[in-house]
Amino acid sequence: MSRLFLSTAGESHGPLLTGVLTGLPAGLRVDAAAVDADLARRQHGYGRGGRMRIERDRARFTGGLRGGETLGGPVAFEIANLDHAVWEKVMGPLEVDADAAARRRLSSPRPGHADLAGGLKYGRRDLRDVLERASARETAARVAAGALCRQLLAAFGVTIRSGVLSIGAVTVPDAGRPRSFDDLLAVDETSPFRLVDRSVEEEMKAAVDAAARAGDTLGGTILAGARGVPPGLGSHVSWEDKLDGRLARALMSIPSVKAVSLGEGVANAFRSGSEAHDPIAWNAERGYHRATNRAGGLEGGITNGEDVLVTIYQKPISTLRDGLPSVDIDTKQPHRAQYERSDVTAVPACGVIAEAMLALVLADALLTKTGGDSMEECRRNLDGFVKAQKQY
Ligand code: EPS
Repeated sequence: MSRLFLSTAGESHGPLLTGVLTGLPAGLRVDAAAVDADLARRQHGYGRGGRMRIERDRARFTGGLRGGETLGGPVAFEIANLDHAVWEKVMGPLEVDADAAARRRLSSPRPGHADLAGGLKYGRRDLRDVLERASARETAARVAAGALCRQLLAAFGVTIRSGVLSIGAVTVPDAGRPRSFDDLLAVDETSPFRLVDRSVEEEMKAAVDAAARAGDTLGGTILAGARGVPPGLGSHVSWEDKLDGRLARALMSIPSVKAVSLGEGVANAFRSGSEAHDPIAWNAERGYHRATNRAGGLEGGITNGEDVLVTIYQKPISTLRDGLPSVDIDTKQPHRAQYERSDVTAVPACGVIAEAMLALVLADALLTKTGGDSMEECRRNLDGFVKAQKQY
């Protein structure tokens, strides 16, 4: 990131999550109810476990705002972990009860989880010390920060959405058809699957129920996108400024996301050049534009004014009721991986997290382009840039 920086702290069953977002300009009106609405969207979704019935995620702002407006300093917030009430003896930041902690100790790591790799790296003999921070609970703080970035982007005409394309083997009909931002506008946010096409909802519910009965888990694929992104964000001049790389990094950092495809990136690898690109056109009304958007709104690491579209691929959650083959780190003997309460699938929630990461990266790119300490200054600079582009 160049201009915005997000720090998060907190363990899954610790007292709370903390977020600090640095780099927002002064004068952004913050809609706290909209932040909480995004937090609620992340908690929602078919296939979540018992934890989501305990938590009521809300952001409590503690710095950087006055009277509902940003002041230009770091924006700090916290989100309570209501479940901490029953974990206090195990997860107290300064004191734990040795017996209670021993009962919740994790010594048989889960394949696919950070447990073993993190234990080896940090030298912790209770793998809970790793899993608590590796938990996807941390993404609640990202969603709150992403909601602020989404509000900044909205002030400049940018909209961000997401929708589920598949869970397990159940995919929306016509899965090979390139999807557009319009498909995302059709997503029903009240549906627990948040699908781009609700016709497979019953089939998907049956698949999640079957996985739950079998003690298994499911991954899936999600389309996320942004409309109204001005051309010229990102840069081709240095590898670290290329916005496609920044987006991929941010999206891949979501727990369980293992692949990211920009536009028709995966399909294009199997096509010839004549079928893979988006011919350029110009008219007085739209300026430069494309009839297709196979590139997903970015060329050379720079936005081209078309919708930004990314597909992300989430692996199945690595906590299975009948633990996968593993080893006990005390005895070094074969031992099934320990079971921790978890979700059957979190694909619908992953879409909400993807929106947050997209918002964070795009807001950073926008502010990097405009500079500016106040919203007015950012707007002035963006208007000048857009005007210059219209004359190009
Ligand atoms: C998670 C396991 C579950 C999830 C959790 C992520 O929590 P618990 O172990 O308390 O049942 O519900 O996700 C969240 C708490 C959240 O807010 O998304 C894990 O192991 O990653």
